[in-house]
Amino acid sequence: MTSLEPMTRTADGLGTAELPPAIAPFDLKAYLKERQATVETALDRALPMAYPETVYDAMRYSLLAGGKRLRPILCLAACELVGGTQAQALPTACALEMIHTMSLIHDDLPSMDNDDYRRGKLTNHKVYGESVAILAGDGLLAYAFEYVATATEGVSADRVLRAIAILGKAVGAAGLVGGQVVDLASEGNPDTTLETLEYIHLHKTAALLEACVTTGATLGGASDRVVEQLGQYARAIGLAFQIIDDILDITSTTEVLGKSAGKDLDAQKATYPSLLGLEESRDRARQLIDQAKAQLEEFGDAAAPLSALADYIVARQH
Ligand code: GRG
Repeated sequence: MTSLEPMTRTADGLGTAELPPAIAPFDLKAYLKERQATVETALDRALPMAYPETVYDAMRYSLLAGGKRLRPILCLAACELVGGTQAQALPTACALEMIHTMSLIHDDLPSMDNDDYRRGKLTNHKVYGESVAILAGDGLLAYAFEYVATATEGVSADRVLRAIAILGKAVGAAGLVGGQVVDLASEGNPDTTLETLEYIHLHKTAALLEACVTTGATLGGASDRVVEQLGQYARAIGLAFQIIDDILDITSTTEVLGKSAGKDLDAQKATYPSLLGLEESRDRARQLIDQAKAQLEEFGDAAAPLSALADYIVARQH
């Protein structure tokens, strides 16, 4: 040992003992950068150009338009947490981004939120027209399921089937579609309650984030108990994610968000800040993140990525 190395006293006070190695703090920035690159490459390969070019071009335009890639990253992280490999979950991770992208394309349509910008670019219907945008969304949704079924390797057929069932439930009327229907019906209704708002957020946003984590864990070989526990983590971060989205809609700018800011006020939408105020909304988001992280305790350091991703959700600026 050199004089620069730390010395500790042994029980007899004479010798020296090795200190346990210091655990480096988890580097979320580097982790996100590396995972985002993996996901970008996988998405590009998953959906090559084909005939008819118009619809493939429209599908690729939105799928490869950037975005945080939070959903695929959550799926990969959950799979690895339970002892699976990235490769086992990568096709499903891509499928989740395809589903998310299709929901954004349809959400932006004139008959829904009528938005001109998404991910800092013109929305799909602004570039390709409404009919092609609808079909590009449909194409992405159908392909997501085909891709999980045909591209997943190294996972039992039973677990792939379970993952497909989770995806189906998350996107249908029990998930995103249901959340969107209640959201549209509540627009301009000053009597929207916190209970209705929570239903909207849990279905429109949290359901897909939950599916990311539960499909990842299922493909990685987790027990039903662990899948359910990680599902609870995901529901809590999903709700917090949407609360932060509502806050950013008021406090941020179109430039930073890459989509129109202030839309909720314009559409007279009930949001967490409109019902609870900004500070209480922030507190609620923080509480949810604490609840989410409590679900990870039994996994120890192995859960560092999911824990850091939960913190990132409340700290994010766009
Ligand atoms: C799924 C069949 C089917 C239909 C879609 C339109 C619709 C039904 C649902 C709307 C779902 C929706 C747009 C929810 C909002 C979720 C949300 C907060 C999106 C923003 O996610 P980020 O911030 O975006 O992760 P990036 O661009 O980073 O991926």
